[in-house]
Amino acid sequence: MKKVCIVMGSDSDLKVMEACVNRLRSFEIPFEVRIISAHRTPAAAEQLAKNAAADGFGVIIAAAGKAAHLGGVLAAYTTLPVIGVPMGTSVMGGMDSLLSIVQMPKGIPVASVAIDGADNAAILAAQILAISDPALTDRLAAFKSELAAEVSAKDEAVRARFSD
Ligand code: RP5
Repeated sequence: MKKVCIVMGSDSDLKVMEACVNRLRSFEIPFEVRIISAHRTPAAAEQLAKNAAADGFGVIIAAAGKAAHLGGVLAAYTTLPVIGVPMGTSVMGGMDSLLSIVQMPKGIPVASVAIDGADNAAILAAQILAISDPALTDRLAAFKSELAAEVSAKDEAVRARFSD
């Protein structure tokens, strides 16, 4: 199976991104985690993205905050899909990160999940890899069934408690 490359701009992003790691593990998807900054270590970002496909990655997840250019820089150097995770920030609540990620110029798209949406980034990466992996498709289908069962149980509980 192709691997997922999780790249984050700083170790301060790690706490949020642990949810991404945990979700990939739950789907038995191999991954690597890197800290590479579009601004502080741009040469490393270029090198990672240029080699990512040959290194066995199928998707790149790029978590960054503030002027969050990491996903865009990685996308510039690879044809692999790049999923951006905008980090919540103290000054602008993560809107700065979100807009930096989604407002890419035409030709170089970066997909984006919600602010601090690390879990969804893993699920989206899984869905991309599942296109060519029937066993992973089955695991995703089971996951969605679990989600539905959880909501149904909550629905039943709330109806039992409040309906006259
Ligand atoms: C971004 O700047 C990082 O992704 C992080 O979200 C933010 C702050 O980084 P630190 O100053 O905490 O290293 O590049």
